[in-house]
Amino acid sequence: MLASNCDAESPTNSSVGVDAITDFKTGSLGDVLDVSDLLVGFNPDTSNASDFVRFLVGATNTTVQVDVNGAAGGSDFVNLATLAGVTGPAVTVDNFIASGNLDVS
Ligand SMILES: [Ca+2]
Ligand SMILES: [Ca+2]
Repeated sequence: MLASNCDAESPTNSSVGVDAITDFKTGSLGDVLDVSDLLVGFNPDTSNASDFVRFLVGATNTTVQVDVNGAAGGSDFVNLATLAGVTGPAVTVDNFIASGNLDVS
């Protein structure tokens, strides 16, 4: 529940502070970034997760962005969290969902 403190805040307010997560562990036994409570209208059967969550992979960290209503209303991603030390070509939304590190539904 690393992102649990985000849930009480307005996800549409871009001035909400960005969580800096320094100990996020990837992989099947790692940590879980749960954004399911933030997303509006996400259907795991028909929605494209990349319309709702985007990773900006940098040299030393990855910034997680969310568009709470996905493709609806156009693209409007806001920063949610920064995962320090998480980087590389395997850091993708699809990979994180597959490994259980990202919970969207
Ligand atoms: Ca949108
Ligand atoms: Ca869930």
